Amino acid sequence: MMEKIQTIERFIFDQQPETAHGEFTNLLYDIALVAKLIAHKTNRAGLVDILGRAGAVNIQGEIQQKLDVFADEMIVRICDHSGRLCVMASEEREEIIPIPAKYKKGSYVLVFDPLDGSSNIDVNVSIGTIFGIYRCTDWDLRGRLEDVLQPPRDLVAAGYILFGASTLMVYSTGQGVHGFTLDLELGEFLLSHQDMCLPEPPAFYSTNHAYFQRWSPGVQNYTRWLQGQGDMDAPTLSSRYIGSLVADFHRNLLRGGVFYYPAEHDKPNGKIRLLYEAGPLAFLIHQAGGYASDGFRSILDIVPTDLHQRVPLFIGNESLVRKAESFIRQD
Ligand code: P6P
Repeated sequence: MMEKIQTIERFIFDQQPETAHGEFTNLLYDIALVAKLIAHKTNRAGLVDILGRAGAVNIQGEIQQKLDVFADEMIVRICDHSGRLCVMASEEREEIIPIPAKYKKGSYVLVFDPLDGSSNIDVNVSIGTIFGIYRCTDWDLRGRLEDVLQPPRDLVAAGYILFGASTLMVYSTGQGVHGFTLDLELGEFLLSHQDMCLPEPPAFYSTNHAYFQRWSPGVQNYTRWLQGQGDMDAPTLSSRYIGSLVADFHRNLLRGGVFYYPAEHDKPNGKIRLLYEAGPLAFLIHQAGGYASDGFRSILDIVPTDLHQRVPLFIGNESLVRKAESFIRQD
């Protein structure tokens, strides 16, 4: 039971450094507002004609779900004129999203996946928004691609919003990971998970076993190890995979575990996006005492070269992720 009732706005304000002048703090407020708006629409997804297909095909070549479109547009419409940002980038848009010249430019960059796991919308499985915040690399110029293509280690904040049985907003500004649950009656996010840390020993491993034959021998041997086969130091884990990255990540953050979406024979970079999925989650897991890797090196150190580049992802308890790297080195 949390002993104090604290809104996310109060918590953000209390965490800001003395020297802050509010721009960054207000950007986090904006994201909390976005979360409430998307939650409102998502919670009613089954009640209004917002399910089904929007018809448009997004950069990912997938059929865009209407909630995808709504979430993407909400984030842009709330953040593009607030004066906090110099540029944005979204999974749903091929190019960077400049701040219109009529609006004041800010000092930060927002990258986001507006609604990850959208294929789960129509079957009422939890879905999520993932975001990351960088500083603009050149304070004088309006936002450019160079401002977006920064390594995740340079993030100043990252987080996600989980739309499930309840709506949670989890974020870090480099001072630990904290979770807030939306009280629908108050319309407020209240502190519910302070200083989230990966527990030991881990409880789960999360991957799509249907792709086992597509993986390298090292990843196949790693999977066998996770299942308790082989040497004595194998962990005792249960398998959980819901096919929605934010939901799988959040459960593993609370209970301990590893999520992996490895490279495949015909998909050498796997499926997960570096800029607005793996990068922000790697920042968070690092803050929670864990580690994220592409199988060879820390996700935090990978410099993006393309907005939508994919990366193999192993993320969770450091001992489990390092073990994946050791199996892959044997390939
Ligand atoms: P698969 C959803 O489309 C997503 O990007 C992630 O949320 C999820 O972890 C993954 O794809 C599921 O992919 O190939 O196992 O269905």
